[in-house]
Amino acid sequence: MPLILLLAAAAAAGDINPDASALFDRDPALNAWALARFDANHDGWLTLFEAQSAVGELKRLADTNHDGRVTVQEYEAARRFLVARFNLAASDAR
Ligand SMILES: [Ca+2]
Ligand SMILES: [Ca+2]
Repeated sequence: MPLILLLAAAAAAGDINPDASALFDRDPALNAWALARFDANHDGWLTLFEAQSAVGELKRLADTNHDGRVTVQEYEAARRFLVARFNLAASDAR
């Protein structure tokens, strides 16, 4: 499934969604960001619950026009922002 669809699916509703973890599994830069901010118990892994929090924040950051949806353009912009802001290894990401 394309990353953007994973994000949309994971951000939907507010229910725990297994796709939230898959999103970060696929993107090392986003995973580093999520771990830095949402690894609540500092074990170096994102639980489903922690990943869900990270996806919520990512969606909030990305949805710049506040229409409740994250477009590919919004997603890419948010990702670039996070990579720049937190000096993440963008070159490692797919
Ligand atoms: Ca954890
Ligand atoms: Ca939007």
